[in-house]
Amino acid sequence: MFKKNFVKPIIFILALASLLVFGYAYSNGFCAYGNGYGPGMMYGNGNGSGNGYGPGNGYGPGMMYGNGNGQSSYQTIPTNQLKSFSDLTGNVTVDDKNNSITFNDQNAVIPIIASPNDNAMYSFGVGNLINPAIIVRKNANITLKLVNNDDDMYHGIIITNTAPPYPYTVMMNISLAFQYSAIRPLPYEDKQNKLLATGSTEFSANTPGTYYYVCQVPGHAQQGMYGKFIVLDK
Ligand SMILES: [Cu+2]
Repeated sequence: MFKKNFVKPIIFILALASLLVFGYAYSNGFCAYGNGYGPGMMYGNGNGSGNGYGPGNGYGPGMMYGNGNGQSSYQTIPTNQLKSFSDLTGNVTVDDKNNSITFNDQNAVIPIIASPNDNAMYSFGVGNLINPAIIVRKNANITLKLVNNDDDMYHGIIITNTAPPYPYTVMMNISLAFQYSAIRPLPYEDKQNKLLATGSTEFSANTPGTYYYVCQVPGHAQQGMYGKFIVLDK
């Protein structure tokens, strides 16, 4: 009760701020806990419509914008820096045949392109692969970076325990795999200024297993915007 009451005004302010800044009040949330309504459930298109609230009591920073680190805005890069942003670095093994990429480093930087090209609008690109299985070491410190290369759709990313298939409203039906393992949906390309929106988050891949990275924008995971995220047991 206390937390619910405490959070609601914050949510309202955040929603207003989102509307002002982005024209788009969006918080991807995780409904693994309790009931009531909270920030994790707000979604709209800047016109006050949208599904508003649902299950999930909305406490904890992870409920606000999905990545839990207080990120409420995004960065941009010039569109012509897409390649340098998304180049793989460090000790990385690309397996084209199995469509998988293994990040062998203890400190792994994973750059992901949402909507890497026109033939893969509802996809993630990593290296030259589409929706590859991303494999990391147990307890690796992960820096997940996302850039939205689409020219007319928002995209974000969540790493979840929940396996496909995903329903339209994916954010109401999946749980977060690791603390901070999400990046809120990023705006599409600013064509006039030739800018792409980027976001990043850091988390520890501390529990071995098979997880999934999915786009939390309604309908996108349903259309195939997801891939496996595997944490090895050593
Ligand atoms: Cu998407």
